[in-house]
Amino acid sequence: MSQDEARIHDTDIPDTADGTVTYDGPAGGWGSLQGISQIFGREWSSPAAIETLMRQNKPKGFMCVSCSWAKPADHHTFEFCENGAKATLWELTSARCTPEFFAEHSVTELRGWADYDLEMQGRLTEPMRYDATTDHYVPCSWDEAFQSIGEHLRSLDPKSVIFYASGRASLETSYLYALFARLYGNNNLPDSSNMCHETTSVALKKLLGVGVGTVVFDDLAKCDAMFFFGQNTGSNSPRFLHPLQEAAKRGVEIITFNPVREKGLESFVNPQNPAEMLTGRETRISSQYHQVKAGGDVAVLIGLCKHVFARDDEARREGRRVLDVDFIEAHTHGLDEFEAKVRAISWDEIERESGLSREAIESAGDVYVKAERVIGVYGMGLTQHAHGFLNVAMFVNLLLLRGNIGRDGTGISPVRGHSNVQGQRTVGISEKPELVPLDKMAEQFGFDPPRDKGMNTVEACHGFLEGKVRAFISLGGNFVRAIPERDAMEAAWTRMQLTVQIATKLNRSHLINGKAAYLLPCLGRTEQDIQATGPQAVTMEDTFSCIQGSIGLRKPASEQLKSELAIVAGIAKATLPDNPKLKWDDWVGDYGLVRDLIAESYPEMFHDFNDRMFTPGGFYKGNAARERIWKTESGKAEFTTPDRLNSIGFDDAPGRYRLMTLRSNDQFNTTIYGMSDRLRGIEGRRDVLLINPDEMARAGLSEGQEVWLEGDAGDGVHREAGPLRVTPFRLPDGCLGAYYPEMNSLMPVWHHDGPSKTPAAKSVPVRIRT
Ligand SMILES: Nc1nc2c(c(=O)[nH]1)N[C@H]1C(S)=C(S)[C@@H](COP(=O)(O)OP(=O)(O)OC[C@H]3O[C@@H](n4cnc5c(=O)[nH]c(N)nc54)[C@H](O)[C@@H]3O)O[C@H]1N2
Ligand SMILES: Nc1nc2c(c(=O)[nH]1)N[C@H]1C(S)=C(S)[C@@H](COP(=O)(O)OP(=O)(O)OC[C@H]3O[C@@H](n4cnc5c(=O)[nH]c(N)nc54)[C@H](O)[C@@H]3O)O[C@H]1N2
Ligand SMILES: [Mo]
Repeated sequence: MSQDEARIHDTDIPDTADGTVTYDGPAGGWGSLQGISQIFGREWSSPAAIETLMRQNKPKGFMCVSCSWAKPADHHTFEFCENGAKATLWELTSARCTPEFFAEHSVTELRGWADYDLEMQGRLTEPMRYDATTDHYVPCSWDEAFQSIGEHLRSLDPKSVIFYASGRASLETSYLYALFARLYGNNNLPDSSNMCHETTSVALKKLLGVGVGTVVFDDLAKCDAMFFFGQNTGSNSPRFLHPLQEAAKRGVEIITFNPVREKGLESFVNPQNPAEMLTGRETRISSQYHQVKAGGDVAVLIGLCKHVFARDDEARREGRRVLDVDFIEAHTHGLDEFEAKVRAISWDEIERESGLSREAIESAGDVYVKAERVIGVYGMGLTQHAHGFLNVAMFVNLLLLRGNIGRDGTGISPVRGHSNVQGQRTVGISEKPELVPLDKMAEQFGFDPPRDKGMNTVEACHGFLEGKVRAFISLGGNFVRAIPERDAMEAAWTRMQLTVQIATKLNRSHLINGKAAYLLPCLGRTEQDIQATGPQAVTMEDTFSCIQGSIGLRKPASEQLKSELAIVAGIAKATLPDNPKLKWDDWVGDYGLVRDLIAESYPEMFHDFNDRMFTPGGFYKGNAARERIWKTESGKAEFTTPDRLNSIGFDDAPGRYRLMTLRSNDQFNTTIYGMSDRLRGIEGRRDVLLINPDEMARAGLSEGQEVWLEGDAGDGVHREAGPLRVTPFRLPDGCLGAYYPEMNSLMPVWHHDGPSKTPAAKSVPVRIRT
């Protein structure tokens, strides 16, 4: 089939194109350059900015602060995308948020400001202390901040303190941060991945024996088909569009399941290819696009597996097999029970739960059966559900049926979020002590590490509500905006003794303070980091488990900034008793020494770390499942028998909708760059409620009408968000879309995946109030 004949399945969704908001152009193209210049004006194309962008994601350059997509050895002249450029330029802003600004505005006043306006104040320039008597942040010296934080921490029960990290900090900083928490006395090391791909870390670990994806970059050029569930490439990992485009041109079938028709998964014009830009020639990306119901993926995957069994039955009659029986026999466990269950589920049930027709699922299934090499790609559309584990497990089931794990050109590929979120877990930021080489570290640093499980994000949230958490240290992030149950959380927050925020820019979490509060400004990754032994480099791990060095060369935003590593070491030194094995000052002076420590703790992955850190494309830390070595309980890859047909975790009821909380193209998590969600055709506002026209008619709503959403979780707690403008949009029946983080007040803290506790942000039960 040629790309032009590609089918876009809009299955079972009436064609409501008239009147719905859509964007008809491809992803990429001129729009992506306009998107950048609309936000940054002329600043973005200044020689200094261009020079910085040229070094982005290249060997001896700096690694993008946005997503965790690979930084290939064979790079383009500009190895950046629209949203990577936005993230970099956001950090390079000339605006400064100075002590004068804080003298002018009280913290209470700033709490009334929009998130966007807070970040627009620019880079933080000096360490600040919260003065409760005047309700203002006031400047303080670094030494004063460290000593006072140290004193507070020494006076608290170590089990009542949280050390949060938000996915960006380098491997070196992350390693020391986790070490600090354990020396202090806890494993309370939640990180942003607890709200994100924790489902992956838990599910893949249990089922395949490794908590990360099995695919490497080169596999993308070797597969025949890709199955895409709930990942928005065009906005969230746009550099992935290049290999996707190449794959599509090669005739690889890309089969997408997503309630939203995301433009980047439909078609793409490479903004860095002059011929494509001039002719506007777009490449069709998905060969089939199925608008599954939010939470309906379990049913889809059951349907796909059911079809594989049906085709296998037919093949058997001809003496062939569709299942990879040798692989299943040698390498997997649990097929029989799984198969019996899937065969017993009817197509009626599958159609009802997925919102897709049997024919649509079977046509996707035929692509799966024909392809020799299949890669499964997914994002938050699978992980952020009450039964996200089952979503991931069902995807693994599908891949196992035909041996699509542990061969070149195959595998499972969670697309990770933050640029070093996977790496942070690799080097010890984890509440799960069993994932950390504690014995080795005990020996390295001469201490007795805590062995009890620490708090993850959801458990920390419960801890705030119950008053058990007394202090919160935040290495990046905008925690109170990102977590569920916002209103209750903000109220509980102020009961803490101490809050410490290490950040580049002001955000709302810095304005919800404990009794003592510090705001500590750090260097960004693009900036030069000079220490006692000279300029320092840091390292990160990308979504394909490749580790690579990053050097910042820009002049720091302020002379007073310290590196994240120096701030962590400063607090640690002021908190912990003297120990000759803890050489905080030496480590700050030479990050190479920290890499030596990492290599000592994790020799398999990090041997010769300093020598290998500038390997073009990064060095691979290895992956047992890719070698078909299964570090699971049974010693084999596990099939999982589904115990339900959807992942939503509540019952459908009249007037109850499944709300998906979405990212726009103009945001990085809680950082809002602008008001354009270009690739969805939504411009100028974020207070929209996306709903299909049939649902609008059924609910008696009109376009532009102001409505509120109310939580409908049935727990008696009142939750609401709004007002929102009704906006007709092509979505499946029963589903609504609205933007994160504005909707987080609607999410109950208990509404999360069971095994991983990842908040279920993609199916929040709500009703509409007019
Ligand atoms: N520019 C930019 N880049 C980013 C980020 C950003 O905010 N901005 N954030 C970073 C981070 S931390 C992360 S984790 C990643 C997030 O990147 P993604 O994993 O892409 O996350 P989302 O955009 O939240 O949602 C992904 C998709 O899931 C779909 N979806 C929703 N519900 C369902 C469902 O039930 N089933 C299916 N099949 N699909 C569903 C949505 O329509 C959406 O297209 O991106 C990273 N990169
Ligand atoms: N409803 C809903 N909620 C969600 C999600 C969802 O899809 N829906 N997604 C979840 C996911 S996947 C994630 S990862 C979280 C993330 O949510 P966030 O916590 O918002 O993540 P960040 O983008 O890290 O946080 C932004 C802040 O980090 C600081 N910062 C930026 N660069 C640096 C730096 O280099 N160093 C330091 N120290 N600070 C820096 C800035 O002050 C900025 O304000 O949100 C989660 N919450
Ligand atoms: Mo994330």
